[in-house]
Amino acid sequence: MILLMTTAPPSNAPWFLGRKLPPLGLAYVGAALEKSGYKVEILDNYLLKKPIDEVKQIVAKLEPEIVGITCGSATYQRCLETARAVKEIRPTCKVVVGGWHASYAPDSLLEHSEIDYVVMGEGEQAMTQLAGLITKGADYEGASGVPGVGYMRNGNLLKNTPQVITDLDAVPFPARHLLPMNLYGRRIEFLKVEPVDIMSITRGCPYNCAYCDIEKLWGKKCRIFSPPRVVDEVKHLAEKFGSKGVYFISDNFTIRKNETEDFCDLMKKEKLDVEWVCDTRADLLSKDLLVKMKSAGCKTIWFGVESGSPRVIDIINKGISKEQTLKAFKLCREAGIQVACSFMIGIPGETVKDMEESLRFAKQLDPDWCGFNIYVAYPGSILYEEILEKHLYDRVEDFLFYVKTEDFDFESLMKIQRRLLTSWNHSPKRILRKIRRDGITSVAKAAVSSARHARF
Ligand code: B12
Repeated sequence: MILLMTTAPPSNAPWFLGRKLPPLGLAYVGAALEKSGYKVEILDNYLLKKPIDEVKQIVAKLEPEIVGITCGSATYQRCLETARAVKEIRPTCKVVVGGWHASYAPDSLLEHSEIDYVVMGEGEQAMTQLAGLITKGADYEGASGVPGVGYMRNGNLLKNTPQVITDLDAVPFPARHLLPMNLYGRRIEFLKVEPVDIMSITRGCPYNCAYCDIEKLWGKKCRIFSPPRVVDEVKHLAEKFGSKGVYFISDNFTIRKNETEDFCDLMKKEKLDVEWVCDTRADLLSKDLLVKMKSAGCKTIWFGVESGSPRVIDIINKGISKEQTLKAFKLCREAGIQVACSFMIGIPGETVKDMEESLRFAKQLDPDWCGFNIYVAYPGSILYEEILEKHLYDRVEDFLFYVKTEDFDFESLMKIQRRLLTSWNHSPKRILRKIRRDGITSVAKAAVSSARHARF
């Protein structure tokens, strides 16, 4: 059998751990393995936070032939610790590490003998092929033919170039049935209905934002699941898991207008009682498209505005002007769609004045929800390399860098962030709007929780 798992977050994580969302990537890999006939279990330990001794007991009980671990840069140490524990209990078990960190910094994992393989990029095909080789005992001889797989042989790091999946529709729905769905936070502030589930419908991004590393995972060309396939998954969620809402976590949901329109038409035709939210860029919307989206159940759109300073927008290579953002927000409002957005503070080259400009721009945009997040640099992005080269960092936790320049450091950023959030949240107009929208109890609860988590 194959055990797929996430690892517990670091116990001293200084960042806000965010929503309790299911590990979709791991569920996709699980579905592909099941389709090929393997018995699969998933342990979402990012959610369950079981101590390592308990993880050892689970491995001892399940006796897996292969353990596959998702590794993000934030959970790098946890991943090594877990791999070591697996090998201690079952030395013959092969440990395969995939996910973001495996894709951006594979060498840092392969240097450790407790990790047998890394999978760079999409995991479905690579993991299935690798499992075939491992279960036949032909793993190391055959691995050179598996795209995206990396391993160490006779002291040499061998890494096969990943291959993107061209027919995304052939990828089975994520194996949510292997996840403890009732334990996830299946509600989001952007929708009134619950339970809400997440879906990912695009892979690949043609843009060049300097803070983002996603190209290394999915490639530059954006591939999209076909509209009928997307609607089928929405239906499947509604029927099997009782979903009343879907959050499409894909970065650029509306990147291909025709496909978005087809999706909207199908959603209406199927009369699905499901509301939805998506993420997109301000330059990927038009009035007619928004009207269609609204009529197909879209309630809220989230935008990464990132900065109100054109200079910072240039540094991060976002390629969206303030006018474009203002126009997109106006069009959303006219279409009756709510708007959520977030800004980043702490970009190298940014000044405190630029951060104030972001606050002013947020007020001008007047979104329904707004966040100010401290920028953290991760491997694989252009800014990360620059920060490393110019030593512009304040703290390093393995691969996570907080930026330090002449204008700010981590401590001062936290103070600025608090100030921006307070100024944003304490306006009577916004408090009233929240009360009207969410009710007084939920506003009071949110105030307490944001005071606790006002960091990222
Ligand atoms: C939803 C999301 C979350 C959710 C859920 C994460 C989860 N449990 O999966 C929550 C809110 C919990 C979250 C938390 C965090 N996140 Co997050 N998150 C995302 C987001 C938006 C989508 C992830 C997703 O579902 N993608 C769709 C699925 C299908 O793709 P996938 O997960 O990459 O999986 C594929 C491959 O990676 C691979 N794969 C994955 N796992 C495995 C395992 C094996 C064995 C194999 C073989 C292959 C494999 O195969 C999968 C299918 O092809 C991404 C951005 C993005 N566009 O991807 C950021 C992203 C993954 N998050 C990121 C970060 C930094 C974080 C946090 C540190 C944030 C924080 N401040 O707390 C934490 C840490 C999470 C962790 N476990 O390490 C970074 C990771 C960068 C890095 N180098 O690690 C990303 C890439 C965003 C970014 N560019 O900054 N996140």
